[in-house]
Amino acid sequence: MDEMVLQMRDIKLENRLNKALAEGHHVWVIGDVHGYANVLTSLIEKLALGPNDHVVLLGDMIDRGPNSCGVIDIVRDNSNIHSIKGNHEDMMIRAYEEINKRCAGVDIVVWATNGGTTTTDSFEKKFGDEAGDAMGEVTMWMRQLPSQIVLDNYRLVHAGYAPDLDMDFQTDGEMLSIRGEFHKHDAPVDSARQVIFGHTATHAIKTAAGISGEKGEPFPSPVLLDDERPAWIAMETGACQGLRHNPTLTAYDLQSTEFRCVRVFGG
Ligand SMILES: [Mn+2]
Repeated sequence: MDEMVLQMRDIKLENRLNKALAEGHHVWVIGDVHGYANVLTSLIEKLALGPNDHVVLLGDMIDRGPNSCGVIDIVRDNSNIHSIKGNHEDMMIRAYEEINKRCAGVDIVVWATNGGTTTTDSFEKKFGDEAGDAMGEVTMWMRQLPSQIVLDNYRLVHAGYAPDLDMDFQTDGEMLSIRGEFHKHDAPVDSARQVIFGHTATHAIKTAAGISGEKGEPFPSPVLLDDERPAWIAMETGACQGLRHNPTLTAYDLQSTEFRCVRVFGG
């Protein structure tokens, strides 16, 4: 198969978001939610969305927090709330490929030991004996989620891009999982577009100059685009992390460049 085929895009959604931005509406991008449906609900309330505003989640809707099922419901029940695919959705999809083939393989173990059991628990709470079928249906929906959203001035992606690969040849292997190579790159990967991404907690990122983000705060790259915007903005402010990491869910508005956040432990 041609590698370019593997890039999941949703051109209709990209056109809708470009149009919303051109017409002056808000497009809020939110980092990894990881099952904290209540925190996501609080943050969305804070955004006071108008009928033409949009929200895009950067993937990793599920695993670790108490209500992954609820996060998926929020995205699927609202036509102006969208999500791209994260490595945790990818893990669940792979686990279900094994479950469907009745083979207990490594992908089930990988998912279960990376928070998958919390997702299963949340589905059992809502669906009881029908949980397996409900999760199977959800993975079919997850399969068609885009791996990235490419807008006129932005790229939204879960983890980042491999700096040494042409943009057209990036696969899910890079876009859903990359860390250091992308964070440390000292030139923009796309000179026209700011990359908005999650996946790695901002305080765990290290740039080429050895700079890291603050716990619970978004982290703009010190590398600048020609138009002086930071080359990327890191959005994984650790909603699923412990108290000492200042767990926070953050939203960034592509229209106004304003940030809004909810602290998981208040304050
Ligand atoms: Mn991730």
